[in-house]
Amino acid sequence: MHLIKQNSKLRLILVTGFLILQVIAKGNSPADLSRLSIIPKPVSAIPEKGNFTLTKNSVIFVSAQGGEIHSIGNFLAAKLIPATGFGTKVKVTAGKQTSGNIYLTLASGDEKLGEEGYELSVKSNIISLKANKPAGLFNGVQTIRQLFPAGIESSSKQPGPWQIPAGVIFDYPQYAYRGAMLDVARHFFQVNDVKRFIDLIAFYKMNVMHLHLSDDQGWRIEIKKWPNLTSIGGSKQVGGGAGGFYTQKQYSDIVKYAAERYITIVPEIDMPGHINAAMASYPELNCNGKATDLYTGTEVGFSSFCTSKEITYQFISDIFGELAAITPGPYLHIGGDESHVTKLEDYIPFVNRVQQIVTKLGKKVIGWDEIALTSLSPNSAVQYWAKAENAVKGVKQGAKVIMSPAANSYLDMKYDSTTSLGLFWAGFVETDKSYNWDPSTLVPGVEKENILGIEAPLWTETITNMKDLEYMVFPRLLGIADLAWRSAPAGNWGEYKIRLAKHGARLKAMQIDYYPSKLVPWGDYLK
Ligand code: TNX
Repeated sequence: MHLIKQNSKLRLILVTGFLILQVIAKGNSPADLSRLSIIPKPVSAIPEKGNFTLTKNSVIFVSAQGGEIHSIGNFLAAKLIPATGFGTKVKVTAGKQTSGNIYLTLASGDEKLGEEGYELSVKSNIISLKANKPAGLFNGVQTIRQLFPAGIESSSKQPGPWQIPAGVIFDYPQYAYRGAMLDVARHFFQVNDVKRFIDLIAFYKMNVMHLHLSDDQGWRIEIKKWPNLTSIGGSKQVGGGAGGFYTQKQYSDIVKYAAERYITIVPEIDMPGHINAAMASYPELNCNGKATDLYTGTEVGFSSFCTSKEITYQFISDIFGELAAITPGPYLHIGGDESHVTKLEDYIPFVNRVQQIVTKLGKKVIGWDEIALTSLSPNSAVQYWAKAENAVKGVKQGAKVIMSPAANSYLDMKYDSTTSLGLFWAGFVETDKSYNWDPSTLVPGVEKENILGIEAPLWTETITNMKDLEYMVFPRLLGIADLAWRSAPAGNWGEYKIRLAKHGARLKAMQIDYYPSKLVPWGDYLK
């Protein structure tokens, strides 16, 4: 008995002594690189000894004058300057690498890295980021940001030192399409809000922003040939308040802003249902020749195009023609969901014809999973949200699937019964539920090679402003970004929740109004 007591006392002394030594050895320096909280988790991160320190003399060197790589250098500098207070400059390399600096290089390296991967080497004297393509460098820059202390994201000057632990990261995504969707039809969001959302998804290496531009409650994109769409159809939103819309110029500005962050805009005009805003704007689109009333409620599935009228197809050609001209990305989203008042025998030829219209414009079609009931065009993609059998039907036709299962990826579902915002028709979606699923095994018959990628939609029936948007999107979006990128098929919630908790300080520094899920041990790391 006595001996055991003495033994455990000795052990306590030894352990305490060891811990003290560890703290002394570590001093003020950051943790080892592999233990930092990088979201999404890199494919491999191997720590080395030492730390890189950014100083006021550090320069970001790029391998070419002008062009994309220079812009990426400027992007990184702009992210480092506010918090460090350093006037970090971007210059073109003059050959030999010198101490204290960051080097961005485009070089055809490992094929595995593809277009979006990167290799980051942090030594105590130099940071070197290499990629095959600019998109890869841009992704690597997001990792560099996340390796610095969280304060780097602050918009005002913070105390340093600005250190990154040494090591090598080799990283590339699993899925090519990694996106979020914002419904600007139910509630309208201003250009600056969309830009902030784009900035935030870019930080997590997402590369698609899907804009749901029309629905029963509002039409949000200027169409020059059909001006009533915005003057009437865009005038209201859910709840009856004033709506809004983007001029084509503003839309192009969003597209450009997104492209500078390696994000493709996918615009959606939802049809043949979810179309009341258009039917209220033009009487001639209606089978009975009478305009409908504007709608500001939240019911779904009550409106339909008049699929037997030729003017409907003229209208659709005009809309998608104008949209295609200002959308450099490959996709136009045609909606196709919840067309409850369109008969299936009308729905099928309608969607087939719309696919032809879009294809003729040189664009590929994306539609919600119901479009798999039609004959899919060769490059059409099916966005699975509700019916697994539809996704499987799409695969059987050779289509790729975008995985947006409502029960896991919908950002408008309530977290739990106490969440005041949001809906719950697909169940509660807590932080672990949006992270802990494997896209490649969720639907039998939809295999990894059938999947184009993952998208997390935010429907805005109950979301009216950025604060609410951020509360619903964060932290769930991070889990989605992690699984869209991660190399391991199944998630490890135990590991991820700690990574997310460590990331909390960064969300705070970015002034994101995130939901402080009780499942995540934020308190252990927020200090
Ligand atoms: C279903 S998801 C819809 C939307 C709603 C959403 C609300 C989809 C393709 N259709 O019209 O906004 O549920 O969660």
